[in-house]
Amino acid sequence: MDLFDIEKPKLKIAENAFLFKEFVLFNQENLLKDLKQIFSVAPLRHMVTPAGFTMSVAMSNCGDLGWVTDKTGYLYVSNDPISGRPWPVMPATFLQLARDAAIQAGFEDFIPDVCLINQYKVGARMSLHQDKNERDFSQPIVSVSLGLPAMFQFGGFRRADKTIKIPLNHGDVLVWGGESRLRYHGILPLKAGTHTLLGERRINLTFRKAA
Ligand code: MD3
Ligand code: FE
Repeated sequence: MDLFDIEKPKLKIAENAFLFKEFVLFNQENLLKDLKQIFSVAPLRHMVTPAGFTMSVAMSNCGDLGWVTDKTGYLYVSNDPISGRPWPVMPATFLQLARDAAIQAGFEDFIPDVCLINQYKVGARMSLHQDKNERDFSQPIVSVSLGLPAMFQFGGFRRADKTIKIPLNHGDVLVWGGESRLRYHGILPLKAGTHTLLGERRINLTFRKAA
């Protein structure tokens, strides 16, 4: 057995939901280089919800599709509405990371076509919601946390259900599949701090199969 081919500790946090602590450790410089390249083509922007609220999280996408808002709702589109051009190609390192995590959580054939990139500065938050703009809920979602720590909350299948808080740190990866795919979840307002690699912010990558 390869000395470095070690399985990451897998914490089960709900049925079909797993947390891999510090899953991303050796590839982080490459990830950050790829992120910079993506932001130079598809800059981070604060989207506006259909109700007219500007989101505190700044977002971009890479992959065949990207998640956006418009006056009518939330949707996946193949072109960046700012530039009119296709979203940047999903870097091979991103795809491999997402597939590797999915496999370790028991989802063998996850091939994401979207990576939604969320940037949180101090005070930014994401209120409780479900991810249900994708076509096939049998496909999992893989999320990668980078930079400042955040308090993640997840609940049940109704907004009012009891929630549990879990701290997420740089390098942590979550996989949500099966019934947990439709759990309500959110991020509490980001606390001030400075991360050695990313500075005063947190970046989250969520990999999805939308089409
Ligand atoms: C549980 N992002 O982009 S990642 C989102 O940290 C989103 O930026 C948060 O929620 C963030 O939609 C949370 C963890 C996560 C992502 C998707 C899920 C948890 C999930 C889908 C279903 C259930
Ligand atoms: Fe979500």
